[in-house]
Amino acid sequence: MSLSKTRSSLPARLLSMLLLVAPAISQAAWTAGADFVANEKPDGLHENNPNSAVPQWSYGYRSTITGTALTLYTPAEHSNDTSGSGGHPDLEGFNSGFSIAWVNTASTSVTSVGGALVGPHQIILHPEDGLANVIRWTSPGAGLYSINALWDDLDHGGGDGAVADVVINGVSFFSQVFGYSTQASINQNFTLGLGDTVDFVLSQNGDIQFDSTGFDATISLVPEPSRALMLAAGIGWLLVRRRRPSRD
Ligand SMILES: [Ca+2]
Ligand SMILES: [Ca+2]
Ligand SMILES: [Ca+2]
Repeated sequence: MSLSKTRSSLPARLLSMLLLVAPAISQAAWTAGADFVANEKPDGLHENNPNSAVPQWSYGYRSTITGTALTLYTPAEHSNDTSGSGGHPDLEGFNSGFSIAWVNTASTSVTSVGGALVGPHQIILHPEDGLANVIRWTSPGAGLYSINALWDDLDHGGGDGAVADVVINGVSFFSQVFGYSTQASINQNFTLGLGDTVDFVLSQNGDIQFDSTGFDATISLVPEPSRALMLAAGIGWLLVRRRRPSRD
């Protein structure tokens, strides 16, 4: 009887072990563009800052590339149709003067300021003179995260390029000048704690002419080897217990 009792309790014990080692973070991946669209549609429902659909994201600017300061765009700086500001009816989001964070809510490419072609669910950014444009992601829990981001020059008419930075808790861990139809990108893992801030920064590199930039980023929680090993060891121990005849 005791052997069959051990067998019947095995799934329950495996489940409790899985729950013990499973991360407490409810979401495993974030995508800047798609999550921005989720904040924008349907019109009039969300559209808050920080993003009310995916609250890890917020949108703003500051006077320096590094540092943790962030001035959030206000509700008055939000628009569901940016065509009056040189955008497009499907480009929605925030802008304060030339500081722009809009997302293409359509499933087709649309044209923005300076003929910039913005892809489906892609974000378009522009810096204001003397201000760094910031899209911030705030970590929902401790863990190893994969950060994959791309800044793409969309205004090919000229200018002196722009600068992409990834600033974590105020410190830049990545900085790349790009422009003239080129891109900047990062694909790297970072160990983060609860509340750590990851700022994707676009700055002007001289003047702000022709600095319209396409942007998207994916952040993914990387399974920790220690958790996987603990789980494998736990399952192995239970299987050994299951195969061994009970002597009770
Ligand atoms: Ca909207
Ligand atoms: Ca520039
Ligand atoms: Ca450019």
